[in-house]
Amino acid sequence: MIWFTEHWTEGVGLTVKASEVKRIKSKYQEILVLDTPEFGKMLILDGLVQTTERDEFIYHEMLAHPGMVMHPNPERILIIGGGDGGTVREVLKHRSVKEVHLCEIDEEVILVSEKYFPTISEKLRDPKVKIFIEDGNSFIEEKKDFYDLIIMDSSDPVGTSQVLFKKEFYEKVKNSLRKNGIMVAQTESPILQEEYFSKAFSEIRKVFRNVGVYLAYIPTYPSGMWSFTIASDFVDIKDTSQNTARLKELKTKYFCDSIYACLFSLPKFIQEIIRKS
Ligand code: SPD
Repeated sequence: MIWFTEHWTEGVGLTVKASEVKRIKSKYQEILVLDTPEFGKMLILDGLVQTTERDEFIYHEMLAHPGMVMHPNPERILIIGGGDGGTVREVLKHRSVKEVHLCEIDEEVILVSEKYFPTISEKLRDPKVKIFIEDGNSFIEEKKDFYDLIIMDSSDPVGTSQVLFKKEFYEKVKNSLRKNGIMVAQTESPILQEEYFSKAFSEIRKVFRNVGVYLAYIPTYPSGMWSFTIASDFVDIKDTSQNTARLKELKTKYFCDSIYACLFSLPKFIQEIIRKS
């Protein structure tokens, strides 16, 4: 057994007692799999927790379903990052989906997830899924007017993922969306990573007409309070009375009609951060 700590800031972190299952160095990062009594297996990239068997459903459901439900008919989906497969699994719960493209830069993340996280990666080989081992930033340049929903399931904005939090990247995303297209991104913790959060929000707002922020509680992510930013030029994303019948058909453990109804209810201090960004 070891004690593993993810350093959330200079002075605070998450520490778990764990046994080490696998540690490899890929071309891009160190991939670590731990097994813990409370959270089950954990996937850690360069020292940062990406997902755990116990709480992954919260993150993946909240990243995938609000945008999927808001879109009038989501058929073609792109997921950038997300090599563990959790977002693919959620998106495929929607009957309208014809094609899911997963663009992951690091193939090792996919292979590790398939070996150690079968319940998360279970849909990666579904016939509707096409996997591209490529850099999301270049991949998206070649796809114009193509996707209904683009989901950024990136790791934190350090190293290779930094570029995925910039205005230039969001402009490419917008060009790759069809009419009624929606983009959703994980945008970090508004309480411990306020700078990343407010920067991502202001960059997205420079590009899209309608932008909204919603939150979920994810115990193993910094502070537990996690943000998602959703944007569209044509869909009125703030109207959560849309398509609620589709929501009722979904088999989920966290996302539900009452969460959808008040998706954009934000604590005052976050409204203030958004107002100032
Ligand atoms: N600090 C954790 C941020 C991780 C966001 N991406 C996780 C990928 C899981 N599919």
